[in-house]
Amino acid sequence: MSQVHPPGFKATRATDGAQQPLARLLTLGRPVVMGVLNVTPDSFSDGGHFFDPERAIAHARQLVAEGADILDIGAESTRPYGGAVAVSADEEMRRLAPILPAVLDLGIPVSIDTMKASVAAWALDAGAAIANDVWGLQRDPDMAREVAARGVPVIVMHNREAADPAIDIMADIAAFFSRSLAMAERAGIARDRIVLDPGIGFGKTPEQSIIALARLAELKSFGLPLLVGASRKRFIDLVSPAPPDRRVGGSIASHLIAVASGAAIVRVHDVAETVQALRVAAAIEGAK
Ligand code: HH2
Repeated sequence: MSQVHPPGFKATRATDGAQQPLARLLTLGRPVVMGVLNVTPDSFSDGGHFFDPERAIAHARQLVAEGADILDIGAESTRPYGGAVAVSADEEMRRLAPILPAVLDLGIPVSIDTMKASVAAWALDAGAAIANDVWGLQRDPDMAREVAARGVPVIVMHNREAADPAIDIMADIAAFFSRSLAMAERAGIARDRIVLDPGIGFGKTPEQSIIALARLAELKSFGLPLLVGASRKRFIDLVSPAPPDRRVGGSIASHLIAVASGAAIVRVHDVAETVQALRVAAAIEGAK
């Protein structure tokens, strides 16, 4: 496979030297905000807005100014509600190459949102600090090995090929996490480098996404940090009809409840609004 190196390619490892950036963020004693940067023409939430490199970089800069702690950059839409157009690893890297160096230079940790081991390895070698795999190490057989080799944290997200309204979604999520954790252990990924994510909207009916949020605290039994990405997802529309870019209220409600239930990280499109909501909620809690 051809390797597309971004200009200014830095073969640095996120784990060299100082404390791992995500570990440091997780000790701050407040929720960590991950801002979403989709470099895709077809994302369900913001498709096409930031496909142009200059707009993508400007948006990344804006997310940092608004208070994002991490930038999650992805170049293949996962389209949780179906209709995703699969792209090759080369195409993913071609989309990322003009953007990644500038995003890495913004000074906050970058996570690479990809289900392909070769893309993850390439972005991590360029300086990304976290792997975000929406198939929880279970899609690409090389993913666990590539992550282990770099010693970086990985977000293990629950997913299913198709939603099944008949199943106990919490039992399915727990069984999926157990499989991912066994794969991680076999590959040599340290357990303290794993973040678990119930995958709101992925392989779930909208009702099951709501259940996963309502029962999030059950997942604390794994003893690992939890990430929740409810931002603009379709279950919000079920409760209160609105197109994706008009779901900020529902997203914030979901993330405040997720944090109260134990989420350490929230993955959001609307960073300024989320940061404000989290700060106000914390101030009220702190005054009790
Ligand atoms: N959701 C999306 C993509 N990546 N990663 C994690 N860990 N958790 C999530 O909930 C999650 C994710 C889907 O949202 P978006 O990136 O806006 O859409 P698309 O995949 O269509 O680009």
